[in-house]
Amino acid sequence: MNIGEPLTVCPQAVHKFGVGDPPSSNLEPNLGNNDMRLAHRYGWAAAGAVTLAMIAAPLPALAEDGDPTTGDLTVTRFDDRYADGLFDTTRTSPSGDVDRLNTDLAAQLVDVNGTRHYKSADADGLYRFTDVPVGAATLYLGHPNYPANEVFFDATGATSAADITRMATTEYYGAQGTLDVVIDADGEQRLIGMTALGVAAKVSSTDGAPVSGITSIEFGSGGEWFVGSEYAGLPGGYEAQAPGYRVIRHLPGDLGMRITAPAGYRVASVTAATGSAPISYPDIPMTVVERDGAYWVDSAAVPQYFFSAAFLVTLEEVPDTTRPTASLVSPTTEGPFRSLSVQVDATDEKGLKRIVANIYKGTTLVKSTQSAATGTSATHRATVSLPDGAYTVKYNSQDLAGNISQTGTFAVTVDGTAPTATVKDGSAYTVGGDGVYDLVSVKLYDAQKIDKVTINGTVKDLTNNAWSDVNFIKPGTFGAVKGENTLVVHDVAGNTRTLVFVLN
Ligand SMILES: [Ca+2]
Ligand SMILES: [Ca+2]
Ligand SMILES: [Ca+2]
Ligand SMILES: [Ca+2]
Repeated sequence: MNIGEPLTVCPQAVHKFGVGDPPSSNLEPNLGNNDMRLAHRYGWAAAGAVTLAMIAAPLPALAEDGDPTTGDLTVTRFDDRYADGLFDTTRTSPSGDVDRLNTDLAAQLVDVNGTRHYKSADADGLYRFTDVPVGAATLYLGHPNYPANEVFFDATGATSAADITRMATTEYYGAQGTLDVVIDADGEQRLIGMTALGVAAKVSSTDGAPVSGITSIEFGSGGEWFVGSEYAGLPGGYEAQAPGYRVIRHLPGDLGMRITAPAGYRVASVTAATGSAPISYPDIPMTVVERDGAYWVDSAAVPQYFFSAAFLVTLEEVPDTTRPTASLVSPTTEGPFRSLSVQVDATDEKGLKRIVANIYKGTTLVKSTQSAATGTSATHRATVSLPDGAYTVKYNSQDLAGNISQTGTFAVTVDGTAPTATVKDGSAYTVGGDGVYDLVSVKLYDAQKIDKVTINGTVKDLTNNAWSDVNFIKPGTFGAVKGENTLVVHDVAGNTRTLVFVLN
């Protein structure tokens, strides 16, 4: 439905996009004469003098009839077709609509005695209750739709939408806009507006996909906030649901939306649009103002007073500014190691890109290793062969956003050289020669320290030193036997040297 086409009752599916029924199935009564009379009464029709009385003032007090026990109530009921909360027939909505008296339905008043007064509009389009007992009374104005799909507001004395007050809808011979009044002998007047403004939101991610499951979205008007919920069958579409009725209808004035993005997301942009189906066809942009933690549009920009303002919210992921972690799982000691096996584990709450382990000798990078990483935790393993010496492992990780973890350092030593074993000279240590001995002693050396020896599998641990020895080997000592013996020298790194000899 486009603006300017005949108003028709929208199908339910369209309601879900925030487009209401026209507040009455008979929206076009010929009220021109009534408007003219009212305008004449207040002087609005003075040619060209539109600035003189843009806003309806309360009706003047009626003359007393001299009876202090009764009073009159005059009700002006209007459709706020230029949606500003005021009855002002000089303002034209974007679709060409203007405020108009509404005389379609009777008004009812229950007086202080519980007596029901039932009035149709007078010839001038006003509802006049006369000679009502003074005291508290309740005014009822019927909703044109059932279930009620409009909201009434008290605009008496209002000079802007900020002054109007939402009226409750109660059941009294049908759904009624309901207002407590106190009748006094001087006479009372009320100016009551009706509107069916909607406020909805469509929430999408930056790729355009609808975002479901938002629980903290609210829609506001008239100083009140209403919790929004997601439409069944329309993912990413939200509106405040009205218990017992269909959706919350909003007061004219500032129409608001506020949202708390889900964890890890933030609001990237908010625009707004209106039209016959603004969520699906955001054909008429609205100006959005951000204020007080909410987004606002002006209802006066809505072409029809039963249209909706739709906020189009785009959420984006909050950039990852948190560093990943990197921890060295291996090695856990300085070594020495025959070859260096490195394992670095990394984590990131958003996603890893790579893990790096670099080997430095002094300040010189001698070996760089890395693994591409995916997911929120990953492992990098590398085994590197290096010349003997002291090294530093430096390791870190990088996440997809480019954040780099703290760099860890760990000192290691590499030893790929086997120890030496030399038969000692001197008859006190060694008797025999050329691999055949009565008694033999060996001198051991390793730059990265001797650990132990085994003789025929029997372990003799040695204090870890560069220089060591095993003295006075003969059958019966350290596992040595008569005949062939195998002596294996181990350095700390695990390199070995084997010595085979015969004992007599
Ligand atoms: Ca208005
Ligand atoms: Ca991160
Ligand atoms: Ca060694
Ligand atoms: Ca040892």
